[in-house]
Amino acid sequence: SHQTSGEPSKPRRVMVIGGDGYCGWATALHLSNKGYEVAIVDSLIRRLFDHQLGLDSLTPISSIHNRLRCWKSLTGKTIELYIGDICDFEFLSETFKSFEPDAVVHFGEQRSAPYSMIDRSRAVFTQHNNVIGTLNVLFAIKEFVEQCHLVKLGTMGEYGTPNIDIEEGYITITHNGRTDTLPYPKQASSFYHLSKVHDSNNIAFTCKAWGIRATDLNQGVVYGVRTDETEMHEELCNRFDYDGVFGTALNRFCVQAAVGHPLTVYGKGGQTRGYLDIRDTVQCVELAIANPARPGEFRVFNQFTEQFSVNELASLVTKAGEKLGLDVKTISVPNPRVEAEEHYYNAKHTKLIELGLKPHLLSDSLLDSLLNFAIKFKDRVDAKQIMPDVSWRKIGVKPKTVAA
Ligand code: NAD
Ligand code: USQ
Repeated sequence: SHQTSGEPSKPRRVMVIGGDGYCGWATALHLSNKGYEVAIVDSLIRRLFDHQLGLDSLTPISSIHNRLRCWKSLTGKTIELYIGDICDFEFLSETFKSFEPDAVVHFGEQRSAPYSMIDRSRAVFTQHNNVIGTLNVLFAIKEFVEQCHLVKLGTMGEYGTPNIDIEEGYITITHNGRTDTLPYPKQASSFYHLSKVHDSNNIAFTCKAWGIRATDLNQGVVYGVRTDETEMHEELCNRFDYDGVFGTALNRFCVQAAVGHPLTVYGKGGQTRGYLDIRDTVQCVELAIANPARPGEFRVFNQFTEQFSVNELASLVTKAGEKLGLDVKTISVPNPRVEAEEHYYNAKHTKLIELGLKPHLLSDSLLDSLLNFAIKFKDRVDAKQIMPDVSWRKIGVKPKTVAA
């Protein structure tokens, strides 16, 4: 029924790689709810990292099998499941031949910067897992479904913090009297963020060489947890990371406020990034799928809705906490990372808005509900996991909370 050449009809079949993770789970349910045929591909390695490092999601999460059974019984919709590692090309080939996707959304990577900076073996794992996994996806598209649109999760961190405005993927430069539009310079600052740069280069090359159609979503830091679909039943609840390895800035601050831990601002706190609500992650991915890149096009969107410095986030959480009667303190933690702590930051993010994104901006009511969410689960918090323990400068010196 779906075509193998020429302009495909409206995309219907979407493979969600990494569909058991934070962004992927929310997205898989959202697309299934919107009428797409969805298959999740995941090695479940993220659950293994948590076991190995002694970490756990703030929220209890059901097994992927129970999650999908619950979804089926609530909605009647089936999400297919392929458990395996996309670095295993034989496995990946079978999933492509069996599912025949019109679009592949690729979330399936090791995504923590601190994890990639623990030691040599985690640095190598991260780049191998991410770069080879993405290469395999590109080869699978070329060999089995060449019209399939790749929607790849990249990161705003690919650009670093240059002292000029950040454009969406490309910049037009005039040099010695000649002008060209070139890939925007990349200055990533962890082995994880660098893996995304390597991915982007490989994808751009295969778009040119083989005519792959691809969208690189340079996503900012995601916050929040509830989406329309995960809210439908407690067995569909998403994961929520708050620890020093996988937890991200605003989500961590909400959990810290809930348990009376001072907010952990690293260094001077002027680090500014793009942020977005997880409800906008799922919306952006849906928009990218519904409006595919052309064959051979390497399209880049900056996927975030607002910029904040770490200090601004801390002060927003402090104010929201006070309204709920929490006494929220902030401490300055010696920065475990090597990054600019006071810098210019102004990144474009218009392309997804042009496609119809209706952003959920960070509001008092969202902060309120995130804080209440964290309070609801606060007995599950392991305070030992909160302080950061992985140093960029001392990579390989075993952190206290991380077993070998
Ligand atoms: P996550 O760790 O919650 O989920 C990633 C999923 O991918 C996990 O379920 C894991 O088991 C799976 N996976 C990893 N390697 C795999 C492999 N080789 N084969 C099959 N499955 C594999 O991460 P997340 O927060 O949902 O992030 C998803 C994607 O979005 C990542 O690419 C990440 O870089 C990107 N991203 C996340 C954020 C954020 O704030 N969470 C921000 C920007 C970009
Ligand atoms: N930070 C603090 N205190 C904390 C946690 C973080 O000050 O307790 C600071 C960090 O030093 C950094 C900023 O907040 O300057 C963001 O850190 P983060 O851990 O929230 O996010 P990051 O490491 O950049 O990684 C996350 C996701 C990653 C994604 C990235 C998007 O884990 O997968 O690629 O956000 S971006 O930041 O745009 O590159």
